[in-house]
Amino acid sequence: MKNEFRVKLYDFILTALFRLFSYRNYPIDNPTRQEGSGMRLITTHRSTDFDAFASLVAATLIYRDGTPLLPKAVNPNVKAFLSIHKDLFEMSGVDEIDFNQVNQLVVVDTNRWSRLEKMDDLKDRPDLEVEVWDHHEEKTDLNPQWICQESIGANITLMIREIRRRNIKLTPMQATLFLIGLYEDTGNLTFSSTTAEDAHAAGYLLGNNADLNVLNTFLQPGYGVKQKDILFEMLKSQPRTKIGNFSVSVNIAHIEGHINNLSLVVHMYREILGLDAAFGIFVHDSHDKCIVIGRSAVDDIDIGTIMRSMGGGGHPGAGSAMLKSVNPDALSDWVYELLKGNQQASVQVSDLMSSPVITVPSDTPMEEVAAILKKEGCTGVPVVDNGRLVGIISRRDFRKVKGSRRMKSPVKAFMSTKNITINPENSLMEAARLMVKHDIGRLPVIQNDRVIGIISRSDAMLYFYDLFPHPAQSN
Ligand SMILES: [Mn+2]
Repeated sequence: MKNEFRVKLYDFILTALFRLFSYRNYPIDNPTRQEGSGMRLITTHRSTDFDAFASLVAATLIYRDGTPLLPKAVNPNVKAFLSIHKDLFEMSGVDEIDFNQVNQLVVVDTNRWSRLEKMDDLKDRPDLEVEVWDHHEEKTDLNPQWICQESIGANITLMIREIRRRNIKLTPMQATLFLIGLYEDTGNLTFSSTTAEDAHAAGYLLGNNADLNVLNTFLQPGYGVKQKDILFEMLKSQPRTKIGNFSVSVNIAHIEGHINNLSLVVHMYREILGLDAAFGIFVHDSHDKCIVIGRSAVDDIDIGTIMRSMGGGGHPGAGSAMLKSVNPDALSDWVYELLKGNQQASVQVSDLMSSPVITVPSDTPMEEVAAILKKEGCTGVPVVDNGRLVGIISRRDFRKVKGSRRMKSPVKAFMSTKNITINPENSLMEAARLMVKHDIGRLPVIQNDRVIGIISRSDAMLYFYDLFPHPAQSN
């Protein structure tokens, strides 16, 4: 007993000493660091995946004075994530950086010059201080002053260690992004490179409200033999109906035991048959239960609404419900009934837009626009002359204003005149698609040639996170 206590005590002291030792190694505690001179740039590898992007965002929390530089070449699923979350994770592009100013470089999730984008300017600078956070094993050629390099499942795990040590609070969106990175690099904690610390970090992020629905939207789930067998079984019979203008299919399949990623099976079934919406009713005979999974590619069929009617949940494009002791054929009929009755239920732009909308005339000086943005706490406003939309001005456009004298120039010199707009009766998916396609943060809502509201990326995001009251839930 006494011995056990002694072992524990030693363990405690050793851990404490080790921690103390590691603290001293953290560059940010280094007192010799000069404040206020030069610029600290944070970047990561090209073909940026979620682990790299998450690490970049995490680094901005650790190095508050750092400027994050996101490579132009990012993976498609990261791009999709960014299109919805852009306002929350503001990144600089390579054209916005004055490389002459940079004297400190922080590199995350890689340790090779060849994997960085457009860093040739910095490569041979003798006075450059480099710090590296990386989980790859190869030897670095960045010649860093400080490096945290460990073989661990995901690089974000290393950064979470430091975030926890500093007691930095995470928002649900940050926790979600970090968990996506962690899961992507560890194959949902199944790759052999995964460590206990990766799993602990995942638990920590879930404890900080990481949203698994959002995560599933952006992660590429696995497709294996079991999933393939079910898909092939479903493809043997292809019940197909027209409801309104839409082709839909509700397919009943019997399964045994627990099978992951059935939603992916339904997704592929819909894609292969070119359906507007597809439903799989998966019957667990041994458990006397059915799982209904739906996928829709059109705005007018809102899967979330249909699933909520059946006691489940979801988003406009995807959702599921689990029902006990039901006849699968009756369930299939019910889905068809819901499909017929629910086509108008999807959320419209008018449900979520901000209104009335603040606008400015095109001859408004930029300094006045800046004051309005600050006062109203918005990131952009439409520019309107005689009731007609002529452009849109956003905070980002202020980067084009060089010198304080130009703040007296009219807004029309800096506004964007792309004028992509949307109608109030359009769906939110349509709005999100337009914002992604044109890389814009807000859409003026137009009715009878007048601006009647504005819908922003953050409005769309609230909706995708299910934080907004859903009209269909009230009945
Ligand atoms: Mn990685």
